[in-house]
Amino acid sequence: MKNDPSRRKILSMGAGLATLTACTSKQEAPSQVGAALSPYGNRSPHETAKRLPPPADSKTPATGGSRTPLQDSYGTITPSSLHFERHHAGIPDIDPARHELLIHGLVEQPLVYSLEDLKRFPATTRVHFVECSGNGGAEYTAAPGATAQVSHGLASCSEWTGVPVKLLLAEAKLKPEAKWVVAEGGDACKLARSIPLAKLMDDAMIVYAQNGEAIRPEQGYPMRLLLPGWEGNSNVKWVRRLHATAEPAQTTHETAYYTDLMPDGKSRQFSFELETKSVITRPSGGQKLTGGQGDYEITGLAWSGRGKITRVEISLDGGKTWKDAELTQPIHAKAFTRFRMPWSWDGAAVTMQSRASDDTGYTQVSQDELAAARGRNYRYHNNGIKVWYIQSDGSVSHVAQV
Ligand SMILES: Nc1nc2c(c(=O)[nH]1)N[C@H]1C(S)=C(S)[C@@H](COP(=O)(O)O)O[C@H]1N2
Ligand SMILES: [Mo]
Repeated sequence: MKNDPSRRKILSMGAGLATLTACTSKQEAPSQVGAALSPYGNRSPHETAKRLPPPADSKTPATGGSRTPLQDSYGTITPSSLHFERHHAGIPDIDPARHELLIHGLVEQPLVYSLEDLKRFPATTRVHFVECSGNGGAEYTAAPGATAQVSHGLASCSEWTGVPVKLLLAEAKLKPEAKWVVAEGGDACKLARSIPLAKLMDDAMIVYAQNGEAIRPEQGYPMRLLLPGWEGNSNVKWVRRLHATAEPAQTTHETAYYTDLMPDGKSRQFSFELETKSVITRPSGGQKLTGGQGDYEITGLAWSGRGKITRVEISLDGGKTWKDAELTQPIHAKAFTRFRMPWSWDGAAVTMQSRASDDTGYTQVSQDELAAARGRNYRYHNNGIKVWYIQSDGSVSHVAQV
């Protein structure tokens, strides 16, 4: 009887229903009028999901990264308040009425736009992820991220609204020699990146809104460059200047940083496009299956900087066999895609991993296969498979891949 899976399933479902009934009977209707209405909402005080900023005693509290709690996420949109942050010189306090975007260099007509000017252009609204190319940087090591927040939390997904950059460049009339545009931010480090013109004429936007309201200061208020699917660093925040040039400017952030050292000692530069990635967010590291054996849902997020996610497979036997997860519709290009798979846990220890494919035909590979192709000298652009381990007591931890 004990080993009959169908019997076990019925038992565990029964236990679930009993819990439900107990909850209902415990619930009391409030006897007093509740809290007052408010001009700007907050979440329930019972909710605790939060970003992971640098520790309170950090000597540089304004620089570094804070990570999105992906393990607590639902659906595909990251609440703006939980969008990861990566600042190199803190968040500037910018008065939108005084902020200007200058377009100059190899153009016939240098132009200056205010935020109000930008809002007169036909706007576009699209869902896209932003991901730091350092996301997953520790996954090559013997101590990969212990939670989905640590391993993959330098990625978030929002609905962005703004103006296609190609409309602004058309107004400024690029000279034929213009092949690159150097974008510069209005923060203290004036972060600057050279962007190939082709990307700007494709799907790049200057965005001023995020998830239905003005873009948050952390994300670049009052405006940022959004380069869908390209490494976070090139999505210049608080953007104030687009300088058309014939050659890349070789700025700090495209030479000293964000280049990938290859096994032959040469560095890969301008590797902008983020490759296909996925992570199981529930159950994931740090969580516990508290209900014992029985029915659960395995769910997670997949994304590709090259296009749409077409398939996510899940393996529960160390990568020997794979089963297709269901992809939640609609699927947007260069955006988080939610995958799900019902799962009946038999209570035995199990390893769990996901691998995603995109519409270019690319499929994620293991950390070992990635290292075989690229070496282990660099920490950016790691998109290898993430493996979780569930012990028989239900607790979930990470699995070192090296
Ligand atoms: N001006 C400016 N732009 C910037 C940065 C910065 O420090 N200053 N950080 C970059 C990096 S490294 C990343 S990963 C993304 C992070 O975007 P987010 O903070 O909105 O998540 O912004 C990029 N744009
Ligand atoms: Mo980044």
